Amino acid sequence: MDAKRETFETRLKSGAAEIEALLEHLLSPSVLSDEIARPELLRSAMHYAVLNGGKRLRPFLVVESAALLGGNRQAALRVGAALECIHCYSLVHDDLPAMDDDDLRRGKPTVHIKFDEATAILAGDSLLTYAFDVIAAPETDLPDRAKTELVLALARAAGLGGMAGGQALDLAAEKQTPDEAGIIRLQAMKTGALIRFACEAGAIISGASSDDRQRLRRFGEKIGLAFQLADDILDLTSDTATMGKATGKDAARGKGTLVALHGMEWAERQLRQHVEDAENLLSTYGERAAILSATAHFVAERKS
Ligand code: GRG
Repeated sequence: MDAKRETFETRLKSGAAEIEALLEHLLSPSVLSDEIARPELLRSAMHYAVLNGGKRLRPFLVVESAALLGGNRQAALRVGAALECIHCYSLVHDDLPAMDDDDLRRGKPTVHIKFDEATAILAGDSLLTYAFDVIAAPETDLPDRAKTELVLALARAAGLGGMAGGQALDLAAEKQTPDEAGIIRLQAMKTGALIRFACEAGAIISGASSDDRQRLRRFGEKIGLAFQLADDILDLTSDTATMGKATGKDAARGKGTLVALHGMEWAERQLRQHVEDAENLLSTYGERAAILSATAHFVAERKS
C-alpha cells in the first residue's frame, strides 16, 4: 500500500474509533435532562443500529472539512455523530420489508430481524430526532447561529427535498424507470444530499467564508456522485460477503442506474473524472487538503 493511502486509512480508522466512542456515550442508558426515561428495548435497538460496523465516512468528512478550515474539533465530532444517526436511521428503514426488505446489513442481521419491525421503525424515528438534539444541545460548543444553520441544512438534506424524497423517487422508479436526468436527481437526493451536507457542515462549524462554504459544498457534491457510481458498480461486481449486504439487487429488479445505461467502461471513466473534479476544487488549499483528496479517492476505490 502506498504511504498516502496508509496515512489516510489510519486516520479514517482512528476517526471512526473517536466517533464510535462518542456514539456509545450518546446512546448509553443514562437519561438526559427533560427526557423522562429511555426504554431499554428501543435504546438497545438504536445502539445495535448504529454501533454495528460501518465506515463512518460521513462523520469523517465533517471532521476533516472542519479541520481544513480551522473549526472546533469537539463540535465537529458531535455534528458528525448526529449525521451518522441520520445515516443509520435511513439504513434501518431502508431494510424494512415495506422498502428494500433486507436481512443483512454490515454483515449482521438487520434491526427488524434482530428485534422486530415496530422496534426498527421506532429506532429509526428516534435516531432521526436525536440527531437534531445532539446538534442543538449545550454540549455542542458552537454559536447559536451556526447551530441553526446546521439544523436547517441537515433538515433540508434529510427530508422531503433530500434523502427521504430521494427514497420516494427510488421506490417509484421500480415501477417506471426514470430517464438519465431522473436517475441523477434521485441519486443526488437519496445518497448525495447527506454527503454534501457532511462537507458543508465543516465550513459552517468553522464560520468559514461563503466562498469556502460553496467550495466544500461542491466538493461534497462531486464525491456524492462518485460514491453513488461506485455503489452501482459494486452492486454488479462485488459479493454479499465483502459488502456485508445483498448485492446484485439493482440488476435483478431492472433498476435504472447510470452503469446500466452507459456500461462499465463509461462508469469507470466517469468515476475517475469525479475524483479529479473533486481534487481540483481543493487545489486552493494545497497540501492542507491532502486528507480530503485521499477521501475522494477512497470513495471511488472502496471495496465495500
Ligand atoms: C429510508 C428515508 C430512507 C432513506 C433510505 C440511504 C438510503 C435511503 C438507502 C440505503 C440504500 C443504499 C444501499 C443506498 C446506496 C448508498 C448508501 C447509503 C450506502 C451505504 O452507505 P455506506 O457505504 O455504509 O457509507 P456504511 O455501512 O459504511 O455506513
